[in-house]
Amino acid sequence: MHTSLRAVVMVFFHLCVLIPTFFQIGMAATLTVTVKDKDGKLVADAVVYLEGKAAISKRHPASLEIAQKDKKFLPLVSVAQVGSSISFPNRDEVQHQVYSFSPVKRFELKLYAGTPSNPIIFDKAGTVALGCNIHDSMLAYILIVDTPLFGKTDAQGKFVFKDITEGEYTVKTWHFQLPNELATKPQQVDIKNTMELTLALPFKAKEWSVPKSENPYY
Ligand SMILES: [Cu+2]
Repeated sequence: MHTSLRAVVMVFFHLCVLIPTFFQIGMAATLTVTVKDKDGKLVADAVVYLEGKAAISKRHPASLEIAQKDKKFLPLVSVAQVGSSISFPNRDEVQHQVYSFSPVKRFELKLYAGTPSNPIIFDKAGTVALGCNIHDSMLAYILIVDTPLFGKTDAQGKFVFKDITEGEYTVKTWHFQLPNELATKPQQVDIKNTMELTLALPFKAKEWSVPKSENPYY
């Protein structure tokens, strides 16, 4: 074989064999997280998020919605990345006045029906508690995180991170009923292939039911 042709063949061989091998080093991993309370009860609506070098490089602020229906916020718990915007459509016949006094984002939407024209942008990480000035029983919680890798546990206390880059991450968790002073310690985890992690939060999870409004006229 001609020397230069052989060189071309060798380069082609390397491209075909070595490049896929190289990319397999950064293969996608799956992490299933189960959150329990101190009595071993499965905890729904816990936020789980991963911080680490692989997570920081991707920023995807999103547009979310927290609706008001039957004098409740839906969903009760939201999680979003720094820079995300949230709109607050009112799907009730009555008017609402949504506010937050949380230092991460203070705002108040004047009494309204329908969807206020400007969504609120959340530009700092932290927790936000929402209320309504008209209906005291209306409560909702938002956690703003500085990572694109986050989720909320389902009724079985589970959330699955799919297709994440293998590597070292800090696993953090948060629940709206968990007092700040009991906040769980972040866990360092070297995530590879398919892994499972169970986190026990040091509190007793309570069933969450929103009290009904006494007055049917507003
Ligand atoms: Cu209201």
